[in-house]
Amino acid sequence: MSNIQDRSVTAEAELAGEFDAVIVGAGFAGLYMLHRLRGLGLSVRVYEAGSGVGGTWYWNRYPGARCDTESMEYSFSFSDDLQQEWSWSERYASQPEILRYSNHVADRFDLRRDIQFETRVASAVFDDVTGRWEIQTDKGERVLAQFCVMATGCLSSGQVPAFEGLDTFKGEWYHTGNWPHEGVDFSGKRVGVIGTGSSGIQSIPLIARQAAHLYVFQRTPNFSIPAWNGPLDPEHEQEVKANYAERRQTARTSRRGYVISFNERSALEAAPEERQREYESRWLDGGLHMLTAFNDLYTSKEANDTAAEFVHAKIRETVHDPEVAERLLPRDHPIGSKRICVDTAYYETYNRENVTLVDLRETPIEKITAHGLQAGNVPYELDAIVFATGFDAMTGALFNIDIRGRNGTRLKEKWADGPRTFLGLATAGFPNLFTVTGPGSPSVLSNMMVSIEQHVDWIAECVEYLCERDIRSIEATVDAENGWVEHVNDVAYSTLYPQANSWYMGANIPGKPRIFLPYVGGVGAYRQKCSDVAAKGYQGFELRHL
Ligand code: FAD
Ligand code: N01
Repeated sequence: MSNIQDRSVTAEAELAGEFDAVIVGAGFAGLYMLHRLRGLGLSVRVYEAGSGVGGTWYWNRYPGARCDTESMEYSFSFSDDLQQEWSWSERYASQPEILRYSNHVADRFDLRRDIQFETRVASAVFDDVTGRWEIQTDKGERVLAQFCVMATGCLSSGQVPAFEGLDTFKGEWYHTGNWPHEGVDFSGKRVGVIGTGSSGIQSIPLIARQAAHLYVFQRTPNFSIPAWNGPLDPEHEQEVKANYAERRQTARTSRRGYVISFNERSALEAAPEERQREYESRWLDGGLHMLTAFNDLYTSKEANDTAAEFVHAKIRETVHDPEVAERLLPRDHPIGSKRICVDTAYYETYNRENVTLVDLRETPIEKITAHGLQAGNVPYELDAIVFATGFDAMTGALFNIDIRGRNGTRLKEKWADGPRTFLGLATAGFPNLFTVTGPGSPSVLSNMMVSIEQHVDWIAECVEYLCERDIRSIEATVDAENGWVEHVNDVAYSTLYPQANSWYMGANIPGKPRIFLPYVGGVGAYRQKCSDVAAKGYQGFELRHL
C-alpha cells in the first residue's frame, strides 16, 4: 500500500484544488465511496447539491415516504459494529429514520470533513494531456482529480411535466422528490396529486387524511401490495443480528439482493387452488414478496396474468364503489413490469368521502390554471398540487452534468440513443470515470444497498490495483461495452419488462430513447461477472501507464 499512502496530498495541495478522487453525491453511494477511498489513503472531495447527507432520504420528505425494502436489509453491511449497534424501529423504515441513519453513518465514520454541501457539480471534463478530470461547480470552483466517481443517484433528477400554465397557478405546488424540509400542512385545502407511482401511492393516504378534499389524477393504474408495516419484532431483530454475516452473503448472491424465498415452480403448472394459496400467503407477507410466488411471473404473460388477476380481485374487494375499483385496475402492463408499489391503506383511501379519482385516460390534463387545473373540459379548483410524477431515471442526474471524455466527447451525445456502459460501471472514452449503480447494472431492480456496496467495493479495489501498479488510467474498451449492451438488452427482452411504458424503459420522459436501463440478469450472477473481470486483470478494460 505504500504507493497509495504516498499519493495522499497535503493540505496545501488540497487548497490548490487537486485530489486523487472527486465523488459527486453524498447519498449512501457517495458516503461509502468516500469511506473506502479514504481508507486507501487517497485525498478525496465529495460535492453534494443538498445541505446534508442521505440523497434520496434527504430530498424525498413527502408524507408517507418510507422504504419498501425491509429495514434489516436496507442498511450497510460493511461494518459489523455499525449493523449490530443500529436499531430500526419498524419493519419498513420511514424517511426520517433512514435520514437519521445516514447522518449517523456520516458521523460515525467522520465523513463530513471531506464533503462540500450545497454545491452542484456543473461539469467534469477529461484533460487528454494531463490525464486528469477537471471538475467545475456551480459556485465557480474548479478542482482536478485523477478519478471521478458519479454517485449521483438513479432517482435523483425529479420530473415536473411541462403542463401549460403552471406558472400561472396561484396556489402552492410541490414535487415529492424535493419536499420542503419544514413539511406542508394541507389542512382545510383542496389538493390535487398527479401521479400514482410509488411516491403517489405512499403519500395519497396521508394527504387524504389531512386535506379538505383530495383529487387523485391517475394516468396509469399501478399494482400495489400492502406493506403490513409495524414495529420491528425484537426477536426478529435479534435473530437477524445473530446471523447477519450469513444473511448478507445470501442477499449478495441472490437474484434481487434480498433474503427472500423464491418458489421455483411455474404458475401454469400449479392448480388454481395452489396458486390462490401461494398468492394469498405472499399477499399476507406483504411488500415485494408477491412476485416470488412462482418462477415464471416475469417471463410468461399467461403466468403473470394469474398474479395480476389475484391483485385485481383484492382491489375489487377493498374499494366499495365498483366504478372506482374498475378504474384502479392495472390492465395495460404485466404485474412487476413497472416497479410494484407497496402501500399502507392505499386502495382503502378511495372509500373516503373526501377523495375523488380522476382518470386521465378519459380526461387528460389540458392545462394548469390560476386556480387549479383542467382535465378534459372539467375544471378542478385546487389550493395545492403535488407532482408525484417521478424522475428522469438513471441518466437524468448524469446528463445534468456536462461530462466530457477523450477528445471532448460529451456523454450526452455518446448516449443519445441510450446509455452504453461496460457493467454499468464505466463507459468507453471516459477514462477513470466510474458510475455507481449506473445504467446496465442491477441497481434499481435490486436492494440498492447491496448493489451500492458491491459497486463501491469493486471501484475501490480497482483503484487500489491501479495505484499499486502505478497504472494511471483505466478505460472500458468499445468491444467490451458493445458486448455488455447487447447482453443487457438480450436479457431484458427475455422478460416481460419491455412490455410496459415504465421509467425502466425511459418511457416517462418525452423524447427519451426506449431502452431498458437496468440489468435484469440478477444480483448474484452480475456480481460474479464483475469479480471475474477484476480477477482477470480488468479484462474488457484498457489500462495505461501513460
Ligand atoms: P441518491 O440517494 O439519489 O444520492 C445522490 C446524491 O447525489 C443526491 O443527494 C444528489 O443531490 C446528489 N447529486 C446529484 N447530482 C449532483 C451534482 N451534479 N452535484 C452535486 N450533487 C449531486 N431503493 C431500495 O433498494 N429500496 C427502497 O425501499 C427504496 N425506496 C426508495 C424510495 C424513494 C422515495 C426513492 C426516490 C428511491 C428509493 N429507493 C429504494 C432507491 C434509492 O434511490 C436508493 O436506495 C439509494 O438511496 C440511492 O443512493 P445513492 O447514493 O446511489 O443515490
Ligand atoms: O415515480 P413513477 P415515483 N401526466 O415514475 C405519472 C422509487 N420509489 O416517484 O404511469 C400525468 O413511478 C405516471 O403516470 P404513467 C421506486 O423505484 C420507491 O412514484 O407514466 N401523469 C406515474 O403514475 C419508484 O418506482 C418508493 O402513466 C403523469 C407517476 O406520475 C421510483 O422511485 C417510494 C405524467 C410517476 O410514477 C419512482 O417512483 C417512492 C403526466 N405528464 C419512490 N407524468 C418506495 O416505496 C408522469 N405521470 C420504496
